[in-house]
Amino acid sequence: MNGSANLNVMIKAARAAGRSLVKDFREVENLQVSMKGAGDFVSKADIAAEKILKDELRGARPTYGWLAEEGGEEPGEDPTRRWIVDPLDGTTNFLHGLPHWAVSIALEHKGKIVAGVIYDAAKDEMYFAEKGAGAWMNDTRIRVSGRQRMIESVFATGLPFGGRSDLPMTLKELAQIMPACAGVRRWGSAALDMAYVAAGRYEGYWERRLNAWDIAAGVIIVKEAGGFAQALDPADKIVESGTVICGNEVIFENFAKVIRG
Ligand code: 2AM
Ligand code: CA
Repeated sequence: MNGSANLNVMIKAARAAGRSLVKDFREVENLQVSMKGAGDFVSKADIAAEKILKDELRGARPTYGWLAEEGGEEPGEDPTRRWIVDPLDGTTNFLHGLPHWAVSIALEHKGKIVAGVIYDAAKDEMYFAEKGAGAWMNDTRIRVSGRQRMIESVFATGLPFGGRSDLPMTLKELAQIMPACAGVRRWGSAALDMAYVAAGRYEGYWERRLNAWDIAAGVIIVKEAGGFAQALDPADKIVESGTVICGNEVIFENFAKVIRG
């Protein structure tokens, strides 16, 4: 696909950050044995990737605003456009040597996401979408799955970690959906969960208490792949709400009914 100039800037930036992360990931795999300093090493890898992204993205588009996980928010000269960036989504996986993490970049224009890139560098899978141009993984157009029956469907979610207060709610949702479907996965990267829905690898995904940078790119990739995405409360805006439920267009209604009770 011939993307816009902005999309090309995003893909180039994701590749550069991905290269740096893959190098550090190999090192983390070695550090597992000693464990000493693995956490600090990963935060350094994360910060280094964000710097690469910032240099690439703001270097190419100096007037756009900036919102990223590590460095926070910086308004741009152009108040209508903003990069929303997660240099390393799936940090816990990265730290544990699990090859399931991604770079996520979204471009927002006048409050709407107009382009998104999610790069799984360990597997060299580049997911991307632009408004009206479909969703892609590397050279292949992707589409949400065609499964229509809940009982044949696989769903993904995020389980609250640490002492988060949303655990009882999530357990209730799991109790509702698990008997009705073919399986639930918890893989630990919100960005890749959405990319996988877009690629038809599983039928739906839901999670709450996320940040804008976890979901912004995923939303447009799912929608351009023909899927539905909403906030858990359908009256809210997804990216602002930090909640998401998405799925293929056929399953979405039943899936959302089960999750929303
Ligand atoms: P992160 O890796 O960028 O922090 C998975 O449930 C989602 O929650 C991921 O997208 C992850 O993004 C985020 N998250 C934040 N803190 C987490 C933690 N301590 N454990 C697992 N996921 C976390
Ligand atoms: Ca994240």
